[in-house]
Amino acid sequence: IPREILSLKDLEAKCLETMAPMVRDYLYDGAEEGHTIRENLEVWDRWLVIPRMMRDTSNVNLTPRTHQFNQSWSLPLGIAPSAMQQLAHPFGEKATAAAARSMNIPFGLSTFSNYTIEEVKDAGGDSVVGLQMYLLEGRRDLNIELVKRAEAAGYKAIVLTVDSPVPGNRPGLIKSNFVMPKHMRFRNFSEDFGGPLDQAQDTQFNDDSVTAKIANSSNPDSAAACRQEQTTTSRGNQLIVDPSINWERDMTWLREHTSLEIWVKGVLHPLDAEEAIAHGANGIMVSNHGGRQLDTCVSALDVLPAIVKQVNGRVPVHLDGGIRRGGDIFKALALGADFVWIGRPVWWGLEVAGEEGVRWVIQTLKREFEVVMKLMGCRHVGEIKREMVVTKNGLLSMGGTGVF
Ligand code: FMN
Repeated sequence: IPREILSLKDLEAKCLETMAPMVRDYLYDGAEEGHTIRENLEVWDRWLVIPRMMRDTSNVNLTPRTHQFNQSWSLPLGIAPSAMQQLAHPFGEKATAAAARSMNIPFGLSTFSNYTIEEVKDAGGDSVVGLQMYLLEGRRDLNIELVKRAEAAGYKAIVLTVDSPVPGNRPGLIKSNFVMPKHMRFRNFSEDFGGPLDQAQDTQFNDDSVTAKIANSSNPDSAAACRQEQTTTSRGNQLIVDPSINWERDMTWLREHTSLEIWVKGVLHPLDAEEAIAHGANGIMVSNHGGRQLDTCVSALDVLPAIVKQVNGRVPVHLDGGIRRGGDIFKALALGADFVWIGRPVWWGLEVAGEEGVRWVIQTLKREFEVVMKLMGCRHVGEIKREMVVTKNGLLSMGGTGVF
């Protein structure tokens, strides 16, 4: 990573110099007009921090307060599942998982990955904790197969994404004619569903050729089929997310089919957190899918305090959406999250420098988080307190004395 790149923002700019336009459109795509995408980024700056001084922060411990997935991690940060990471680097999910492993943070694999459940587990070891799944319409047999493979490979959790009964309205992706290039495959599935045609994928191309291949790929009839990470095929078969998903039937069904932890991803309402717990969830991911599903929906951070209050410590509460600086991690924890996850920044690292680039992203967030902890007067994450973050309105209420 060039020396002049100092923040994730710098890295993003560097990434955009080389990223193929179609990949960029896919990565940045959001529902409809992108209000929620913007909201996810802006929400962090609405919270201000009030530091404490002179507390000897020469040594700061960044490890999470409690184990997550029965493991101890180097910081309360993980890598959220995102599909088709080979679009950003030939080693795709394998590179990301390896970076997570070397930094001792958890990684979640999208079902719609370009490397298999088993390959990614090999690359990422204990860091590869979760397999993300959508429930597939009329193909629960495939869901069960994925769950069994995750169990056999040593995953700790199934991450059930509940915010996608249908793909969101994403006109941008249709306009940009997005299509997964032919040389990439959904390797968790059979040939009928966009899976393996050949196995020698690693050696098929190198870093330089991948951009050219993406630029050259054209497959007009699959543009519509491929416009969502969750509905795609190259042979006319569709894997469609199930619009009838519901708490009672599907959580019960999943619980019957797996002994793994079940994490529910995409909760934005306290009563849905309650439903998740009532139906046996082991953890909750507060998330709006990176603004890709429902436009103008709330940011995860804005609803976090209400969800934390509702959950009241019964299960861990994690959050994703718009985390770009170490200070964002601090604010999420101050507002009650146990852990946060990042999506798009991983792609910036992958595009610029593969595994090394992803490691740089994690290291940078770690370094920033450590400095923020020291400046805030916190020696470990247990010392991050709710009253350390305020909104301007909260601060100015009662003539500026309200929050003290
Ligand atoms: N979430 C899923 O549950 N399954 C997916 O397959 C999936 N694919 C994604 C692909 C891309 C390119 C992106 C950017 C996000 C995807 N997500 C998916 C959402 C992420 O898990 C996560 O919620 C989101 O990216 C977090 O926001 P951030 O990108 O602002 O960090």
